[in-house]
Amino acid sequence: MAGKDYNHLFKLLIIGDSNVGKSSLLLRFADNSFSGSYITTIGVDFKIRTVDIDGERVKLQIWDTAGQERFRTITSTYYRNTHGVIIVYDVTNPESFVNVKRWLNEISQNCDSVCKILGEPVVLML
Ligand SMILES: Nc1nc2c(ncn2[C@@H]2O[C@H](COP(=O)(O)OP(=O)(O)O)[C@@H](O)[C@H]2O)c(=O)[nH]1
Ligand SMILES: [Mg+2]
Repeated sequence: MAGKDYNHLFKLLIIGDSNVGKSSLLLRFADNSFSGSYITTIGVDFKIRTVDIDGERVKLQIWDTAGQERFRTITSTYYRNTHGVIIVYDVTNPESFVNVKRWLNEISQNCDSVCKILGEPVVLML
């Protein structure tokens, strides 16, 4: 444990259509802040939040897609070593919900056996 401030480390990825609030969700979860303007980039590719679950320190490394989603496809390096994927859609934008299916397809194309061992590691967030 020397030098390690956590018991478990998980890499998570946030995907979904452009402008549905992915970066905002990450900013709220990691920094508990909100910006009313379109967040083109959060400066870094990922944010960290460590949570305590049943006395275990669980470190979450959560990656944002920084605008690539506009092209409805994310480079496969983003999916590498990912434990879970969060698909986000906007409840006021039906098309973004229809497109969840496309994102699910992309996950199954990019996630290796590690990802599938965890089942369908997909959380739909409103
Ligand atoms: N009303 C409302 N607006 C939001 C919410 N989350 C994000 N937004 C706004 O939606 C826009 C797009 O958000 P952003 O996080 O940049 O979306 P991304 O492109 O998916 O990363 C911004 O203007 C945000 O301020 C929310 O929960 N409610
Ligand atoms: Mg964004």
